[in-house]
Amino acid sequence: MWGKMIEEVLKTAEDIKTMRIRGAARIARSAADALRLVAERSEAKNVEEFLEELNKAARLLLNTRPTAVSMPNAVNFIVRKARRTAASGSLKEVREAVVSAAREFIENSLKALEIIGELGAKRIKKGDVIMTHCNSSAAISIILKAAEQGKVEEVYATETRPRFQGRLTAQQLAEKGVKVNLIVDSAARYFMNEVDKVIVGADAVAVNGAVVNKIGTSLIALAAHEARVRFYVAAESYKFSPATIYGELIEIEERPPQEVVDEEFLRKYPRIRVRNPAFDVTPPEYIDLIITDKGVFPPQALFIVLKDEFEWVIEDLYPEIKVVEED
Ligand code: RUB
Repeated sequence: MWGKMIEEVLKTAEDIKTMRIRGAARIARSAADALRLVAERSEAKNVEEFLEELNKAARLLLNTRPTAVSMPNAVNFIVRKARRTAASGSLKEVREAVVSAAREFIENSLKALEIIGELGAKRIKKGDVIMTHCNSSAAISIILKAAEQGKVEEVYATETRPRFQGRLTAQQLAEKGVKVNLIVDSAARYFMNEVDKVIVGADAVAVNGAVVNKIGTSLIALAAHEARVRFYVAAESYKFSPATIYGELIEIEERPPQEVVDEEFLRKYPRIRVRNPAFDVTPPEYIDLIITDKGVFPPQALFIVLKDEFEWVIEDLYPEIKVVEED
């Protein structure tokens, strides 16, 4: 049965790797769902066997794309619940714990999107022109909510080379009746003077408030800073990277050159090295606010608010560090 089950997990892992499933939030939810399937279909004979299966599935998923921290946060949340239940629970109880933790994560993730939309829309004024980059469900949630309230004049969506996720954004906004301009990435500064607010998503937020998001985000942040345009990041609280508390750096994924040029070009110019980093880091100085499901904060304050939420992850990452529980 593990054979059949692993097929499902492998498929999800492959879909994430090849970006059929993409965007930090969707990646996290689909990983959670894959672990749910493992729990529902497992034919493990005892708790140990099941935990082994679960770990194997978790590792497969974690080895797909390195940058979006939403996925390890989702996987940790579920695996930890399983381990806790396994301390005294039966196999059935452990499996049920995984199913309910996965459902809880997915439900909270969708709820977070709605809350971010509500909170973010409050920051948009009537007549605002918004620029966005890539295809972030959290940023789109804000834009659509504000548009529903009649506040959005128009949107500039960058096409987002090399995978053109900006086309998806433009489509999603246009379908809802938002006036949208699709522009090449390098036109961001050209149009910045017409923009009131930039809103982007996040793949990870570090302890100092730096935001990792689609390559090009930091350039747009610089252009916004120069033009004194407000720069907002829409990020669910599970985009926070607990490992950065201890100085770990967030790994930036570098994807194949074939996403940038074709095979013929690569063959013809073997001396040209094509670099294709998928993400970059925007320093907190260029970010005005991070809009989360726990509230809206300046980037440097985010950790203070999320500290308690992530104590369990910190404990798991660094078991030698004991988090003192207050009574
Ligand atoms: C997607 C990307 C998005 C964030 C946030 O990169 O950088 O801005 O993941 O998206 P890719 P969301 O297309 O390489 O996965 O708000 O939907 O989590």
